[in-house]
Amino acid sequence: MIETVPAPRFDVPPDEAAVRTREFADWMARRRTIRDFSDRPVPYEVIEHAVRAAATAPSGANLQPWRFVVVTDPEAKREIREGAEAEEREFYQRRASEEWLEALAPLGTDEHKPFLETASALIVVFEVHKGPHTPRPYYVKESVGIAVGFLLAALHQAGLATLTHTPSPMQFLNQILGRPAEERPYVVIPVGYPSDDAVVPNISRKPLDEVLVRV
Ligand code: IYR
Repeated sequence: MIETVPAPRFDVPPDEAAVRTREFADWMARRRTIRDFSDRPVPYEVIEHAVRAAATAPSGANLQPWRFVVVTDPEAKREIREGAEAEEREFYQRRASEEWLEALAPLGTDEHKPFLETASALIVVFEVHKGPHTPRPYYVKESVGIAVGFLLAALHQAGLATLTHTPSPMQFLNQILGRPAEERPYVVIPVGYPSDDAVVPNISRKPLDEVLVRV
């Protein structure tokens, strides 16, 4: 057995807890996925703190099976855009089913991904699997998914715009970023500020009674 230390206690009174969670929910509801970025730079320190928040996520057997690669180099961003657009062309022209394209239609997405170059930074999140220096992880998708949730919340806290982009397949990212085979791309997150003329689709979230069941 590993050594133990006293559990942290935060002692938030119930009234205060309700206020805090309501405010947090209202704040998170204001986050929107952005697809049109300006080139305004993001301080690296902010990204560092956001990744630090992400890396506190719970994970299977506490193996923390994630790697965050922050890309600001214009040449690397250009290569990533080229690789992603090649996959996306295939997706939109051949791979996607009619049903899938119909589901995407309200978002107005297509194979052009200029945000991969214009956004100040790209955070490429990798799952870390068993390799020469890394153990077999457990619940990788769940663990990395939670970490990405923390990451998006932290970046929103900084007033930054994000997009969760998943070109598929994403293997080309290993080659461009020089990552070993045991690291598998999970998502690409452009981070920055919306362009002056950025708009978002006028879509809404499901009402609470459709997503929350009390038994
Ligand atoms: N990866 C493609 C397609 C796409 C798929 C889903 I599901 C989305 O919510 C949005 C886009 C693209 O990035 O265009």
